[in-house]
Amino acid sequence: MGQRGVEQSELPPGQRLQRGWPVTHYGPVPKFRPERWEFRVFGATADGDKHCWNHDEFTALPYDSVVADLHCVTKFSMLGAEWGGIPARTILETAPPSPAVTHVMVWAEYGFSANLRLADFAADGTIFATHKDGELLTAEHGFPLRLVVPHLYAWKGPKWVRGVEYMTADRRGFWEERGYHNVGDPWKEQRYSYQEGPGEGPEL
Ligand SMILES: Nc1nc2c(c(=O)[nH]1)N[C@H]1C(S)=C(S)[C@@H](COP(=O)(O)O)O[C@H]1N2
Ligand SMILES: [Mo]
Repeated sequence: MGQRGVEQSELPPGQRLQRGWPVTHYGPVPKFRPERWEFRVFGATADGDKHCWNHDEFTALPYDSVVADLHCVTKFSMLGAEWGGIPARTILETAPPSPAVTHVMVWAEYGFSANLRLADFAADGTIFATHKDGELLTAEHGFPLRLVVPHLYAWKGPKWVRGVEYMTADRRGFWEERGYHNVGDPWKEQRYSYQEGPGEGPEL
């Protein structure tokens, strides 16, 4: 068990173990400009306001860590990484959603996005990571900030994340609009949108 109890040292069905840590993403690696960076929480917040942090403010939020695996839908998995950063739950507590919120859209540089059910975002292991295994993330792995959602496929965790939109209905993110499963549970092999059952995603 990891610090927050989410370590899974087992491979989900159809996955194989990857040694080393490959880089997988769509598009170029963005350049980090600290003076322009801000983290925004917007949409259906409890107080109706937008909440913003600059880089110093965001990284001053209480630090925690999670030992968790990363499962890429292209079938490789990396097991047992320690992710350090700010738990998603801290964001929910600091900038609470309105009671009507059911889903979130996590936004990253260049308009990349991933949608999550509120419960998946609020889960114990979900963390905005600044570090992996005690070291700052490298640019290609998401520096200065990436989301890690240990219990879902890795595309649900945007690298270079810049904010969260609270939503009162579900909407598909970048890969979810492009044929990937709306929920993305690797233990159920929810890889593609054609596998979605009733209630698992908005109409295609
Ligand atoms: N911004 C952004 N984040 C992203 C992606 C992407 O295309 N853009 N790809 C996702 C996918 S499919 C995977 S498998 C992981 C890979 O993370 P890694 O390159 O650190 O191994 O990043 C995820 N986060
Ligand atoms: Mo992936």
